[in-house]
Amino acid sequence: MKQAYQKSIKDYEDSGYFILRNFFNSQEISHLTALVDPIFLQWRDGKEAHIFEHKLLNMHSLTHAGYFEQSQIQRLAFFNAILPTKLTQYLDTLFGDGLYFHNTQLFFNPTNKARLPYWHRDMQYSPIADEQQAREQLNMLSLHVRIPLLDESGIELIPGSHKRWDTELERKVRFELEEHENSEPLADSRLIELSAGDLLIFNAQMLHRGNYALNHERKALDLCIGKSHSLSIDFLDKSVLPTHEELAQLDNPSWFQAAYQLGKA
Ligand SMILES: O=C(O)CCC(=O)C(=O)O
Repeated sequence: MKQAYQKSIKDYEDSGYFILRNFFNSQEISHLTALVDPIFLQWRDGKEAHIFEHKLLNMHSLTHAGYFEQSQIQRLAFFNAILPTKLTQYLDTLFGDGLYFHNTQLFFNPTNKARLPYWHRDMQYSPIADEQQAREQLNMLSLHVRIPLLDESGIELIPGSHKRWDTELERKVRFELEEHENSEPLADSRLIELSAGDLLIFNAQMLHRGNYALNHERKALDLCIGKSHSLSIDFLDKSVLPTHEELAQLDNPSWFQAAYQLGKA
């Protein structure tokens, strides 16, 4: 186990990501799938035209109470399933105290094939200036825990881009300057191959994009976690957290409690 931690730390420091193979067994993946599917179907219901028109490839806030009106028990089961102790312990050991649960997303293939995978750093679509993001990059820790529920070659990363900002070309591609497009291939990118049960943990502010073409279907659950930082904490939405009553019933409430403390909710 010690070796596994050391490898994860080294991979993260060098490249901005690491993979934990076979972290969840097939029963755990089936359980997660059985919880995620009804949420996705409720979200999608009646929105197919909107999803096509806006070329959507993800939904967020899967833990919102609105998806569990028929069954509060399912919400508790979902909170328990996404943050088992083996996951929080592993990441607490690696990154130290202070990690909190921020939100969830689900990535799928866009129905509109005009949508091409686009290089980005997560906060580029926020009102925070790029220069400020660049200045704070080494002081922030925002992570994605990607949990593919189907095997996928579904995401590309630029290793090392978590500890530097863009090259001139990357900047032009990311912001589509001077006739560049954000879907252009970039040198040094790495396509990540994952099986259901593997976890990919990567820095949300490193350069990354999805890959839709190589996957007949994608269904990747994503946990957004991190340590508190002034640029990101304001985006925490209390409605995705368990209620205080639910918190008392969870197997492993620590990262949700941390969110409440940081969000001063
Ligand atoms: O899977 C994708 O399509 C993109 C993933 C992504 O952008 C993210 O996790 O922030």
